[in-house]
Amino acid sequence: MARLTLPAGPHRRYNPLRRAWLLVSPHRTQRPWQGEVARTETASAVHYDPQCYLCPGNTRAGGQVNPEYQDIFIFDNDYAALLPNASEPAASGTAPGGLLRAEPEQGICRVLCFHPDHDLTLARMAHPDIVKVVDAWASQSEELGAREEIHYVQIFENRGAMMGASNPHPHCQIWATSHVPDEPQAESISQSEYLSAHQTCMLCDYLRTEVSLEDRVVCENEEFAALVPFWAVWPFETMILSRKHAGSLTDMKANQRAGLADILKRVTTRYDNLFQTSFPYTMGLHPSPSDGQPHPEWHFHAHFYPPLLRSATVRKYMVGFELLGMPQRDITPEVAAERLRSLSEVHYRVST
Ligand code: H2U
Ligand code: ZN
Repeated sequence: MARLTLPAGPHRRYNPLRRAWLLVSPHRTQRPWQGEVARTETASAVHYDPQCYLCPGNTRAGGQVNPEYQDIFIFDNDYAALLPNASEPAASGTAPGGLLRAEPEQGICRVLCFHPDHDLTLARMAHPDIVKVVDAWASQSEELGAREEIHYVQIFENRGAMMGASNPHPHCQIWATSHVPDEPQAESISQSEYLSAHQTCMLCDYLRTEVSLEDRVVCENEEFAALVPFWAVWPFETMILSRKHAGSLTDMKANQRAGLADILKRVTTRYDNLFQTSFPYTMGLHPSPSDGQPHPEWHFHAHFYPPLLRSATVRKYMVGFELLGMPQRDITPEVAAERLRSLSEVHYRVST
């Protein structure tokens, strides 16, 4: 495939998955920084925290006691953002022009603890233990997605205080909703239209392009590839794509799930090694909607959105022009990928 010649100066890049543009300003990384310097997170090394509401045997907010779990542990969120039964009807009356719209949303919110050890993270968990997490994601997606009232199962991990995680204990959240949320809805529409226009899958084509060009690929195994998308907004944003076309984890065989566990460990280890810190991020899976419709267009993938820019303490802010105009980045996705690619896959806390 012919190399793409990218402008060295300010330019726009298109995100076909979200149908959005991104401003790239590669010349801007040298500007002085006198803003906030965030605190470096110190390694906790506490394997059991009596104050942690996720550690085995501890009592949660609602008074329930966690079991002495040995691997994963799943419970209904005690502060669920959505409730299983839609109790009220849609907003009544009509506003001029249909400007004021409200409708009920029902859903199920759960918390999934990855491991009983309070100090672990995906990066430092053993591969077989991450496979158990991936298998739990698959069975949760299957169980919740099979419910008639559930149209999307969103699994995500907020990692680190910088991303608003309430607790360092390794865990993720599951929000299953009666509507397909905006992000997967937009991705579904663009993938559908691409499939209709080209008779091929958008992300199969995209992955093939990136793997042949190599510039933005971070690491690969037989089943998955991790890359900094051409249109990445966050400095070290990555996307994990399954090599085989599959809509969701429930369509994947054991070797594919093991491949996902492997690539998650490798990507998060590289992240931690970048600034020798427990790298904060929001990570989320994007499976096909479970709305009872066929989704041949949908290609399973995961997004990592990490905020750090230049060190363990200097983060990127989405403010100003980003909020009012469009997202903008300084270091190019190619430079970010090169930096992540050059890092070891042995975790710095293991190697020292
Ligand atoms: P975050 O770290 O991503 O905020 O996830 C933790 C979730 O745990 C959060 O959604 C829930 C919060 O509502 N939680 C409980 O369900 N029970 C508790 O005792 C405390 C926190
Ligand atoms: Zn804990």
